Amino acid sequence: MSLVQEVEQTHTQGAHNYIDQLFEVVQQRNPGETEFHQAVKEVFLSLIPVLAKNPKYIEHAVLDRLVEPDRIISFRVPWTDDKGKVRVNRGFRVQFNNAIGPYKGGLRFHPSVNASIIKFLGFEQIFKNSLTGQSIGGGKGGADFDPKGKSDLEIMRFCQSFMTELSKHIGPDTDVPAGDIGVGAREIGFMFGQYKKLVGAYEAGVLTGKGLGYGGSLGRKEATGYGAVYFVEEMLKSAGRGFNGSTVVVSGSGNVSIYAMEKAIQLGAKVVACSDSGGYIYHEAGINLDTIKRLKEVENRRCKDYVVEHPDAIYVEGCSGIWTVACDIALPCATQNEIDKASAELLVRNGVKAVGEGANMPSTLDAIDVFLDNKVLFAPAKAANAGGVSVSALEMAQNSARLSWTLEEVDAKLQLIMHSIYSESVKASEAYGVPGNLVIGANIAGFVKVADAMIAQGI
Ligand code: NDP
Ligand code: 2IT
Repeated sequence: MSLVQEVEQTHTQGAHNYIDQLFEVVQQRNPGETEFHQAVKEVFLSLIPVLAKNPKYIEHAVLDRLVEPDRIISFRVPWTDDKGKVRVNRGFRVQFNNAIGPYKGGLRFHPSVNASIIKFLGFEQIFKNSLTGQSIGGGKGGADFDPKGKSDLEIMRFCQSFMTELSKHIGPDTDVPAGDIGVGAREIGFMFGQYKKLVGAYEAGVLTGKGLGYGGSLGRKEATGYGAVYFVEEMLKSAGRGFNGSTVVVSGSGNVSIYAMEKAIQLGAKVVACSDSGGYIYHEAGINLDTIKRLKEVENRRCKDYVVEHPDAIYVEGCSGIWTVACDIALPCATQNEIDKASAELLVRNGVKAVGEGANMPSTLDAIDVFLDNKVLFAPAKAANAGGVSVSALEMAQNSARLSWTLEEVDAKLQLIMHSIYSESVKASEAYGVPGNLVIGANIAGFVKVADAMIAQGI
């Protein structure tokens, strides 16, 4: 072994030891937070090549700093239901890291929300936001509130109470929330109205994903789904493939899912399955997106209602079964850990060529290994779903400049950003000796900018 190789090996061993020890600390300091541990582990493993090559990151204890959020705010959200009964939920905002810009990240309203979920999402948001090339730090928030079955007025009262507390911690240059699961333009509207009453000023840039009539950006609704498909199309191109003529399965039927389906169909794909938490639809002739949009965006109904209007489609109870459907391209766009090892193996056995993560952390670590080991083209969430937050940052820019861009202008910028995220991730994967491994490439590319900014600022 040459001296250079020996030194390299020592550094790699040093990086392994460092992350092993630090991961132990993370587990001890954050007991029971399994989703947070999972997100940290994926990033840590990816960073070994960059830590080995640049020992300064270990010397400056950058990872020790990165895994500790700047602050976590947890608060009571009391609200009154339509029967006049007082209900109480728990709200969160995790302000994880503002090395490169104000905290930025969505709000999730779902009964499963807890500190672990919000911390994993906030941690991932740091690297995702850095990858976009825009000046935005990482944050996330939400509540264990279940919007299902609630009236508009109940949603409004909840949002107002949630914002009454959250307003103390956010601002256009401090922390800028947006939507996520269970939070769309309606909820953002109620929260924006309450924020405005509390601060007595029209600070449009305090929230993104606003309605188009009061500061929202054209293209924000479509951005995450479209962006994920733009990213996957780039990745497919590198292998001489494309969406055109492909069979696609998209989980979920919410904001990300609907617009991923729309763009995939526009590019010539046939989407044969989608889902909600109750079950999935399989429609061999191709999902009718107009029906899904009406059911989900207008009528607030379930996937099972689709088959009433399309009797040649079938509905199967249980959402995890969607991965039994054979496809060329799988786009998980529902929630975390929706693809486990067994589902990944099934997808591979059925001939999947590419997987693009529209949701945050939809594949378990074991599932990712199955895809990479089987040479499936794999677009990791932090890169593939960054289109949503990118257009949020474009919304902030438009709010600051007090102007609005056309849909064409926003879409052109989104395409450029997704292209640049793809090429930065590829470049980093090549520079660190794992060409084509976009998990490692995206994590490293996102990490380096934040780490250098933290060292430069001494934070
Ligand atoms: P929506 O609330 O609009 O839709 C969520 C969809 O996923 C629904 O179909 C929902 O079904 C399903 N779903 C949610 N939770 C579960 C669960 N535990 N099990 C099975 N299905 C579930 O959310 P979005 O489309 O905005 O978000 C989807 C994913 O994309 C999330 O991981 C989110 O973090 C991520 N994301 C969102 C961005 C955005 O801009 N909105 C940006 C980047 C990532 P049901 O209605 O039955 O609950
Ligand atoms: O996970 C995400 O990137 C989002 N939910 C969007 C965040 C944002 O600020 O637009």
